[in-house]
Amino acid sequence: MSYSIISADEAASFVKNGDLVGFSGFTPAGAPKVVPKAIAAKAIKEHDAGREFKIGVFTGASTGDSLDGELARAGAIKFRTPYQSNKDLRNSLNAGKVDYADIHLSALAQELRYGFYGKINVAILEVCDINEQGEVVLTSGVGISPTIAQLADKIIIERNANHPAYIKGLHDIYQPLDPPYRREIPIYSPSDRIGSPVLKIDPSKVVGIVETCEHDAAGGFTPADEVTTAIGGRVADFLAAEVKAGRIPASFLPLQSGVGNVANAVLGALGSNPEIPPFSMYTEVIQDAVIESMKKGEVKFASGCSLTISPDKLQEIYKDWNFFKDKLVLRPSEISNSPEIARRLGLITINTAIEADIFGNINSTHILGTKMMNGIGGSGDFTRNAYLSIFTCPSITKEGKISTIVPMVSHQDHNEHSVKIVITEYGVADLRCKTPMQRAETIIENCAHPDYKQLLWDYLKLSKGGHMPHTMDKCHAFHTEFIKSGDMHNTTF
Ligand code: 0RQ
Repeated sequence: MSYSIISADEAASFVKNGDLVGFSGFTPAGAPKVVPKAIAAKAIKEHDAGREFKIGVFTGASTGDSLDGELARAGAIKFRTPYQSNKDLRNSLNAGKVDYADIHLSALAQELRYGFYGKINVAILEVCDINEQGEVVLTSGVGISPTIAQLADKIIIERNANHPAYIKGLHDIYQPLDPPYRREIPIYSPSDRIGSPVLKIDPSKVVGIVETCEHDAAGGFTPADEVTTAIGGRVADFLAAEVKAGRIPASFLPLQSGVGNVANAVLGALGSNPEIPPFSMYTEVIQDAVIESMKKGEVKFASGCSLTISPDKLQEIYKDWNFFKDKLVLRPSEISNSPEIARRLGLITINTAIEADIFGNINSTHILGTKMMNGIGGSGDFTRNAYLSIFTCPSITKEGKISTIVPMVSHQDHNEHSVKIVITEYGVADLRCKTPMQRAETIIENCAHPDYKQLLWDYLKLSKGGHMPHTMDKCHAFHTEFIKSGDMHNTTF
């Protein structure tokens, strides 16, 4: 079977108004780039001609601006799931112009197969290689590619020359059977391979190949500052002490880490702490700091769903492929984020909070309880099933006008039952085995910013008892004060 080479515009002509379209990738890594732009251009033309044109967009996680940004600005997205981090898309969904379903990343592939979302019409896959038998080598991200390729009627291929075909073997493609036939997913160690290095697709579904060489829009990181360095150091010291106390095995446990500058600083600090033995990662996003630590022998192996790596560093990995090829594996998101495997491997999970309340509940998604930031992403997949779940965040934000430690979170993604450790630049709150009142005392004492400590104590003192010492008419006083005056410092109880 030979495939036609087509232009991005020709590819876009296969996407119709109302289609549900699945895209490869996870974060900007491995997401298609030129076809989404052509779909956005088509949408603008259709709108100019007075015709409707909107599609459903399904991906592994967030994507780059060439996908979410272009389509959002073109008004071309009717529905989006499971995660996003693009400013224009965020504005559109908060304005009610895009329907957004924020769901656990591990759940999307199976829910698509269960038929919860309707029929996937088109799958668009970024690949570095494809042969006539339909064996595809994906690029820097996997996401929901196996499922969308299976479900879609038509497949569009974006072949990206930035990713050499010799990376075949980076991926481990495996799809579990669906209930009632599902068996265990047989991964017992982060480096286990259980599937195929290639994604097998039906060649007769391929409508054409679009050639491209655009880089993943994976941003570089701002260098660690005083606050992120302090948080990173506290996480590393805490985990080293847990090893010494015998609560984490001396050989350590695999780590999951979220995205962003704090997460990158934490990984850097863990790698350089001499008391933490070389460790493996079983995570979703493999960031720059993991690669640096791998070069130094601090990280032995990383299993993930994407290499969300700045373009220069990604090329370094490919150049040094003999070093990296047996230290990395990329899996579909339902495997990288599988609750079953997180529980079995005993992951230490480290994610970032927007805010934490004094009882250990975490808001990862909504600013002031209403505006969507990004989404829950994989944080719930991992937190609920962790050996030890950690949340980090700076104690304040927006020049100190917002305390990230609040009486009651304005939206809850992770609850007190799943969250074990909260860490800010001021210290560590170990919530294990504690009552709500004890948790509140340790979070206020160890994690709150000095500006907000007294206010939080004042709130706690209002309690009239009960197991959960809340005062319902005051529990959102920090938030209501910020909405009123623009500064949580002005809160009074
Ligand atoms: O605003 O962008 O205007 O500067 O939120 O905050 O501190 O830079 O932190 O980039 O690491 O993002 C939770 C959003 C943190 C992210 C979140 C404002 C703050 C700043 C960003 P600016 P920071 P980060 C793995 C796991 C959910 C998904 C997840 C996230 C901006 O980590 O999306 O964990 N997590 N996935 O000023 C008002 C507050 C605020 C606040 C922060 N309390 N009130 N604004 N900000 N706290 C990844 C995947 O699943 C793929």
